Amino acid sequence: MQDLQQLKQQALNEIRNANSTSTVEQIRIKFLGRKSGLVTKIIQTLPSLSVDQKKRLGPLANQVKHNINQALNNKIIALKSPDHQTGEFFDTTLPGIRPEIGHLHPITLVSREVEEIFKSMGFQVHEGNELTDLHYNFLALNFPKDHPAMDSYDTFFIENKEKDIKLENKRVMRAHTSNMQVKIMESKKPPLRVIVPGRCFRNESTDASHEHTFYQCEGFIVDEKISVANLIYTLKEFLKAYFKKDEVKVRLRPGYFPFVEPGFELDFECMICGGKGCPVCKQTGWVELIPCGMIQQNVFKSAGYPKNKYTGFAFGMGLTRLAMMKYGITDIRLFMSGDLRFNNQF
Ligand code: FA5
Repeated sequence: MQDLQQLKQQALNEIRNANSTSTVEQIRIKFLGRKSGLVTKIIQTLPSLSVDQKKRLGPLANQVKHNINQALNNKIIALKSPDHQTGEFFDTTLPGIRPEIGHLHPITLVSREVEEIFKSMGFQVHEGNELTDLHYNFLALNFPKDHPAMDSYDTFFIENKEKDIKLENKRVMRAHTSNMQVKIMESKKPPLRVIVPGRCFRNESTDASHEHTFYQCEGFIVDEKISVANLIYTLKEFLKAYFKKDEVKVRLRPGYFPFVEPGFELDFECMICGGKGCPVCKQTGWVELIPCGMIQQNVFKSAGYPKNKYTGFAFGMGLTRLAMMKYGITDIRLFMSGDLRFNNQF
């Protein structure tokens, strides 16, 4: 028993002084090695002892073995800890290092905000097809075949492998979210209140305010007695909520889009200068924002609705433009630059 106590003390001293994991391993072999460990050898003599001796020595031997093992393991953990490796004191009370997390893109932030406002007014949010065809992008929207108005949309055509493909089936990347108007109307009966936020594509040369890929948010209401007054009220309520103002002044100018009659450009009084004139409104006091109008009856016809039963309004605002105004971004190309100095600000 005395030998065991001495061996334990010796082992613990050696473990305390060890300064590498290989030394600790050598100590383990010296005391607890399977064949010739000093403690192991004593344990191996146990079977030859009397029952009385076994009763006294057995538990002590196990206890010593356990203590040495625990000390060896603790030493290994201590030697592997960063504290030991750098030799520096580790202050566990210091606040942690905040891990880098991703950011929502400003377009996503604006899109979600716009969706929430329209949802609170009873609108449904639909996603749309980015790959569409000439039928939904133009023809079903009352663009006459080969009409020059289609040219202004600088559409990206997808190569069609089929021979003799009909004009209306030619595949294109959608040039505006209006491509979803007839598609949604075909599958739903009025009353309808829908918005379609999404990506659009135009084969345009880019500058500070034009991109080949940008975001719009289409919206339309269809019912039996929808008027221009409903259109103005809805868009004013949206602008008040988006710019967090009690009142906004808007004006309608005539605008031409084959799928609305009458068609308008809705401007609102510049929030930055209060209508006095500043660089944002190009000194006019007004910001051009939302093309809109009353839905043409031919669009309802394309959707298979009965003649002259329904009326409705539609609008298509530039989400990218809304984001630029909200965050004071002066160059649209920053949105898709992938520059983290830009993205990390949101
Ligand atoms: C349209 O696209 C119509 N579909 C809008 C509409 C819908 C009218 C429903 C009536 C009823 P327009 O081509 O003007 O219209 O585009 C609408 C908005 O999209 C513009 O006001 C602008 O904010 C944005 N936009 C258009 N082209 C680009 C571009 N290349 N880069 C960035 N934003 C653009």
